[in-house]
Amino acid sequence: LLETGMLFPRESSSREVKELNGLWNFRADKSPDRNQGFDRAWYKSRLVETGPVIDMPVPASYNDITQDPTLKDFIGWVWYEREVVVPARWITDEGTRVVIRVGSAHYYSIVWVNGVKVTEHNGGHLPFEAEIGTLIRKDPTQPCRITIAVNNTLTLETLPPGSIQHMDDSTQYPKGFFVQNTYFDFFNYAGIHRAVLLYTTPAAYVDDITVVTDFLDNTGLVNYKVSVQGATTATLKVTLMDKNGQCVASSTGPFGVLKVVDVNLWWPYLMHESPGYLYSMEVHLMAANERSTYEDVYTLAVGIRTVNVTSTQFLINKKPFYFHGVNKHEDSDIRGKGFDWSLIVKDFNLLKWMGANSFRTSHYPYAEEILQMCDRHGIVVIDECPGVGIKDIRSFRNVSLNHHLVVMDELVRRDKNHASVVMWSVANEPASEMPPAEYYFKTLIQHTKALDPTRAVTYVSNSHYARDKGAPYVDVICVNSYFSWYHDPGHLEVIPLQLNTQFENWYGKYQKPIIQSEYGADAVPGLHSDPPMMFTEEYQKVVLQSCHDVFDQKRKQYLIGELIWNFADFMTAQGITRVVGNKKGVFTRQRQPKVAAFILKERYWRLANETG
Ligand code: GCB
Repeated sequence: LLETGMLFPRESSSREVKELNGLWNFRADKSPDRNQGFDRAWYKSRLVETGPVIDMPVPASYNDITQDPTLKDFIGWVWYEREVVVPARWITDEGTRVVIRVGSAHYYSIVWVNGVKVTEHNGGHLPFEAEIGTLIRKDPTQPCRITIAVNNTLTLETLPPGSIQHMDDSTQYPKGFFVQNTYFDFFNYAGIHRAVLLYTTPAAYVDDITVVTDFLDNTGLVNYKVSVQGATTATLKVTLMDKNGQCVASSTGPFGVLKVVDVNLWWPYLMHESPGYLYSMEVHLMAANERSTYEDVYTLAVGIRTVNVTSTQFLINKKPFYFHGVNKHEDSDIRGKGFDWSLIVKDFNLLKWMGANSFRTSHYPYAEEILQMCDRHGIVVIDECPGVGIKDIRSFRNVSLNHHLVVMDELVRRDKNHASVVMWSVANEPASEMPPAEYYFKTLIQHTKALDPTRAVTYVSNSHYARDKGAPYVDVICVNSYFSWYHDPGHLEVIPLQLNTQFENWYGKYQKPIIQSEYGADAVPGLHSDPPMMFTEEYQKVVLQSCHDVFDQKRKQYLIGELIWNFADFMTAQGITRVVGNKKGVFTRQRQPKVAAFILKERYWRLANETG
């Protein structure tokens, strides 16, 4: 288990945050073995001293920033560097902890400060950090130089897995030619994808907070646990404030229960007139160690709600919840998977426009700021880890499973306090029919449930219902299917029968509620035909409508949700089935609606009115 917390960096009366977003110096190590940066210790001096550099924005994927095709598809180490002016008071005050935090970098990262390695991290999509106070105090006259090397190579031991294939036939391929194989359907964007920042805490500080909420009649219950680091003695005061800043409950000590009379529960969007109600929990630490006394303040947003699953329903606050939403990607023109507020706010406006109440973070954890938006707007989230493309039997080996378990540790540690997150997804479309899948998914799901007994756990399957080895262990069956697309292409008439059979089979065998976690069809925007043909907007529309008819019958029984694939078009690797990316979006990659978006809009608002 992980030893420290990973609270979102927030300013408070005791904490400061300094964002390091903007332009960094950048170089891709294009040496044949991609190892020149280490051989020549590029981290030891300024990057310009060891070779040419280019400007690279942070956060952003580096792939689409330049006109250089070798950078677009680059595999290996890239190097980022910049200097930072550290406020003098951070340096002079030895009672201040200075931490560097990387929101996410894809995939393997190493961080140096003034040439000294401070941390490394295995995996994209999740944050990592290191304390650097002692280092920058060594020579306060030096600017603080931060070097981050990032390697996007995927192997059978990474999550997602991939493999490197060398082509040695010199009559067919140039010397040294190799490709990165991946087993997922999105572009392997790389670089520093989320904010890099420095933040401070006092030397004795609030390291982690865990809240679990419940309610009884109209009294809300917030079970909390606070862990403190760096203190020999600590006193804690915990105060819960409502939206108007009025204190509604308080407590002292590292754990306890806050009771909220006349509670305002956290409700999903469209289920209540004021969805996404959040209280503010202020944790105030007064601590001391051998050196001094300290005060630390951290404020956490808390939504009070419960999650339960029966054999036919998904209950939020004991009321049936029907997921009518989308699957997304972190993906857009130019910035790739780089964090972008404008895009995020636009996407939320589109979700609300179409009446979507939920999404799955297909196929990896999204930025924390996105989950905070979901908390505030009442958008329900299925939080998926990067377990996508576990197709090769060798990916079921112990080393891979151990890494997968650690990734779940990191994901739950980061996202456990979000009211919007109601279910963890440990994988997407793994080879769950293979014999080792049973032990693998049993272990993974039990581990996740032990980390968080309060949320549902699932993975998303496209296996045969009777041969799926992990389905017995999930709380909710999530099924992806593409009738009349990957199966019986062009035959829209098979949808009612095949979809109905699919539901009856899965429910008949497992008696668990089902979410149609993907369905859809590619539509190249502007392509039209009647009668509908594949790849036209009309075909996509009819696929959706035919599926919806079946969903309408099944949602009266055990179907608890439908998530369209996909919210928007997104980039993929090049291949013969992809015309500049995947076109199953109901919006284009630039977020303009196709005909399908209007079909969903009408449907989702109708469902909202019907399901209350
Ligand atoms: C799937 C995958 C998703 C793909 C989609 C497709 O089943 O889960 O990542 O993009 O199908 O369009 O093929």
